[in-house]
Amino acid sequence: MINDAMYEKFVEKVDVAKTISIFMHVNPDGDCVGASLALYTYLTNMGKIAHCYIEPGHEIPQNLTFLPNISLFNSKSLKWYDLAIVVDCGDANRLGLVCYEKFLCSDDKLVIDHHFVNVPFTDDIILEPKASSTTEILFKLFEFYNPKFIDKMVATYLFTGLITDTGSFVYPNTNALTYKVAADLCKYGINNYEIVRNAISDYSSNAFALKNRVLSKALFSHENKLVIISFTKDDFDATNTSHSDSKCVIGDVINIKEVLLAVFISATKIETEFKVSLRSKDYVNCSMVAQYFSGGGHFHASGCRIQADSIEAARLQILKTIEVTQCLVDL
Ligand SMILES: [Mn+2]
Repeated sequence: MINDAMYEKFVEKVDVAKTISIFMHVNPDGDCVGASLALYTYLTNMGKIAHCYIEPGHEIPQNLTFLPNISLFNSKSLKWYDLAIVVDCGDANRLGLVCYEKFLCSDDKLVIDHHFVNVPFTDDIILEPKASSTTEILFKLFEFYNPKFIDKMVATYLFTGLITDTGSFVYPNTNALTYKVAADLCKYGINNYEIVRNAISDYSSNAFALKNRVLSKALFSHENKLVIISFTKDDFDATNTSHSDSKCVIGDVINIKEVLLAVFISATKIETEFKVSLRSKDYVNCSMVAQYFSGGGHFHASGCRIQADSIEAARLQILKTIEVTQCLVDL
């Protein structure tokens, strides 16, 4: 359902703004990168000046580098903007400190988001937790505002967000509207096959070697409802891979029939910091675990960072949190 009042607000705000800054969450994914670039292109098509920001120290994932204009993040900057728009981020903490400072340098502010957990930090929010992705909301907003400024490039970005946040239309957040938006986007002449290949399917032979290594060390527990996969620094070094290569493992593991919660713990450049991705099924709300560590995300897909002396210690913290939150208990 379109919330007309908020959609009107989007139109009003953009109408009067000449300069617009665009922000996304830390550890950017296909949805927030797609949403940022789609918004940038749409606004530029309208004759606005728009700039996209990424928190320093955070990179665009490798699977998205095929997108046109991918290097424009942080390439241009103004001291002050008429309007700041945050996409796909429901919590100021997930913006990153540098981005948050820059976000404040604006006369007007708006958040467009679909996260289940949302800690409002602006007066105006377009929040649709039932939407599959922020890009799905953006498409509706663009159509509501003026479809004339949607072009093939905008559609390419939006489609990228749609398929990455729904895992190519297989996650439970996929709904009738998701398919409808996808079909509508295809009418703009996008190369949907190439987008899916680049953003989702393709992985390198090094990533395959990484997959072999870590899967053989998978730790099952709780009658196989839980599986924990660890990516150590040695795993990455031995296969010449990095965290972004770990994605190819995630889909496989959560597809194991008995598994309801899959946890992926990755070493980072900081020895005492570990990146954790969580995927769940059915009644298991994995965002409860992520939130415990100040992370964020959705009911069935979330993430956080954990400070620990070793990957083993990080794993024990996760196990403890699973007990505390009782997320594996079907109440
Ligand atoms: Mn999203």
